[in-house]
Amino acid sequence: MFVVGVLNVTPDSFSDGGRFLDPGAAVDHALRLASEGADLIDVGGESTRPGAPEVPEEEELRRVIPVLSRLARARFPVPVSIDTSSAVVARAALDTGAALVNDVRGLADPALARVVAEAGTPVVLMHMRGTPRDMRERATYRDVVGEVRAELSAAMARAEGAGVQRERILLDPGIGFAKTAEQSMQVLARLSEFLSLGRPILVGPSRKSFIGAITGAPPDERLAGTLAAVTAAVLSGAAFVRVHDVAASRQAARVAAALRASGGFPVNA
Ligand code: PMM
Repeated sequence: MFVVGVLNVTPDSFSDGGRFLDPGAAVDHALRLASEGADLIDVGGESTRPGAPEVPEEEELRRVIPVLSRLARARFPVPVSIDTSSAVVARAALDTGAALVNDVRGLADPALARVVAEAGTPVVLMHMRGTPRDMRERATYRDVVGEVRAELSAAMARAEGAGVQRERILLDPGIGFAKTAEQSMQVLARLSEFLSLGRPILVGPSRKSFIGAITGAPPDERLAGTLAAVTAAVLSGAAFVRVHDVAASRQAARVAAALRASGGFPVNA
């Protein structure tokens, strides 16, 4: 079980937007996430909250590359992933030391698939429909788990077709992306059904709006709800959890992983 720490270098991400736009503040936060036990830090320069405007590539580069180069210069001890759907940004980030690409659009762009294949880097294929601007209208499913599973399987086939090796692929059902709160809950509750896709599952429930829908809490007061979701995800077989609050989530995830290993839960991976 691995914990991925979130570092958003954006003015408008839903829970930490604007806090780490300055490269110095971003690097300090990366150090903090590492000291709390993050196994990977996910650096992103494009907000993907529902309705967020598109970010030009030059702006995304301007946000993330100074942070990645400072981390590389500081010989940052934890691997870093780049959260992007842009081939240009991914290429530059990999050249600046990023070790993994996290794409919320599941390598829908063939140019990005080529960059990932050529670099031979691991990649997270996340499930979404459309773009952050129109994904809410696309949250129509007869069977959300079955359809997300089939669409992830298709994304994996597309990636392999572009030359990405299957062993380098992680899958993420995309909590809150083209999904209502109810649909996100179903995905999380039935996460173990994604295990038969044969690749490690990453899940990002941290501070997401389904927790607000259940509890009424605003994003910065969703830690306890996040820990419940992290626990459920790990008990259901998630190999990676992507979170803002690393220390607390790591403790919850470790306890859940130990309970899972002790047996008695449906998934004892
Ligand atoms: N969620 C956000 C951004 N990137 N990437 C993956 N793989 N999975 C997620 O659930 C995910 C993501 C949402 O925004 P945040 O960075 O503010 O949590």
